[in-house]
Amino acid sequence: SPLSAHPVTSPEEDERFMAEALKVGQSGLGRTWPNPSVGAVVVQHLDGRPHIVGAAATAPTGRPHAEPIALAQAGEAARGSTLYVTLEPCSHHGRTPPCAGAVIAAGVRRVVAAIEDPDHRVKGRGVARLRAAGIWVTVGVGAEQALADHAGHIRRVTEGRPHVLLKMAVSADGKAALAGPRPAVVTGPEARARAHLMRAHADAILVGLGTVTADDPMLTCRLEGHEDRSPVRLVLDSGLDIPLESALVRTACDVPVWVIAAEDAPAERAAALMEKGVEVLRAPRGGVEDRLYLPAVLKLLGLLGITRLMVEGGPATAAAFLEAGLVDEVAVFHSPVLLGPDAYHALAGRPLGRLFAPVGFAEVERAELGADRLVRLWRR
Ligand code: AOF
Ligand code: ZN
Repeated sequence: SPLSAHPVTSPEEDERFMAEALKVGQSGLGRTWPNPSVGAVVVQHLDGRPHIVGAAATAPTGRPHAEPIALAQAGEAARGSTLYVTLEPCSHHGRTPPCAGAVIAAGVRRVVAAIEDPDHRVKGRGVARLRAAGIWVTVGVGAEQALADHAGHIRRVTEGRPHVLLKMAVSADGKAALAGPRPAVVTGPEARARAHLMRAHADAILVGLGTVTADDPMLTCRLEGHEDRSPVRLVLDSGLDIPLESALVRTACDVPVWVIAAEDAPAERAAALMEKGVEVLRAPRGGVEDRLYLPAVLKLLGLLGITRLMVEGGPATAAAFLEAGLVDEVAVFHSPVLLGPDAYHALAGRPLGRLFAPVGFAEVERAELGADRLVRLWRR
């Protein structure tokens, strides 16, 4: 009977294998843009017990998608299996043939998907196609984590802009630790490792010109084992004043640097930067004090395929994103170190608590990392 051929799985088993799929999917964060990093796990019952016979994330640059890779690993064992996938399998002919078709062709018996894909080309059609082929489909297992992991993809396909994570390191006296070696690295090695993992999981990392001139940061991921995971490095520089001898410009051929300038910034400067391998993008002004208009900047990044943006400073840039209501997630590393009166205030003079509270940020994580504490908040 169908029941003996396909043992009924328990809710606990579904949770366990979806957790596995989510973990696999998370490993690809930051390297699959413009696509989401999906995790897929193929489970086959052998001797009445479930075994993972295939597991994959979306490939770097976004294709192949996760499902065909995991199904190919499983080979013949995919027949009659259960597929756990963190996003609804696609139904459209895009850069790759639709995954729903591959799932059907492989003879998968049941599909457990964490969430529906809000991409207008999919939006329930993947699930409908699987069901029409007689596959049992469950949607919603692990949905909360999947919504967080796919926040970049969801924000981009529904609003045209990336998910924005604001990262700050704050000293005990409320001062900002800049991204590079000066004026002082306030957080310890555990906090720095976590911050570098955040960089690895970002598609792009953004700073204002002030941080470049004050700090000359590299903005690369220097976490052991993740050195190849550096995000695109972005600088908000309305007048194209970034020094040609800055660390960013000097390394533009190794890790991409995109400088976002106003439409009226001098063309000769743009040419000089492009000669060094820097990509020069143009955005309209219209922000506070006629600075770059941040909603337009984010729209531009969305068009270019960026789904996960990490904003790393400095104080004025952090304040501008918060005041524009464009921050979705905040990671504050609190250090016990005192930086003293000469250091920059973390939010250019604005109190931390007053900026977060009214917009309705909810704490999602609090962790002790060596002598430092990480507090992560998510916009409700
Ligand atoms: C899946 N599995 O692993 C991913 C999916 O341009 P394409 O053809 O690569 O399609 C991109 C869209 O496919 C993307 O916007 C999202 O809706 C979906 N991503 N789907 O079934 C995957 N990465
Ligand atoms: Zn697909």
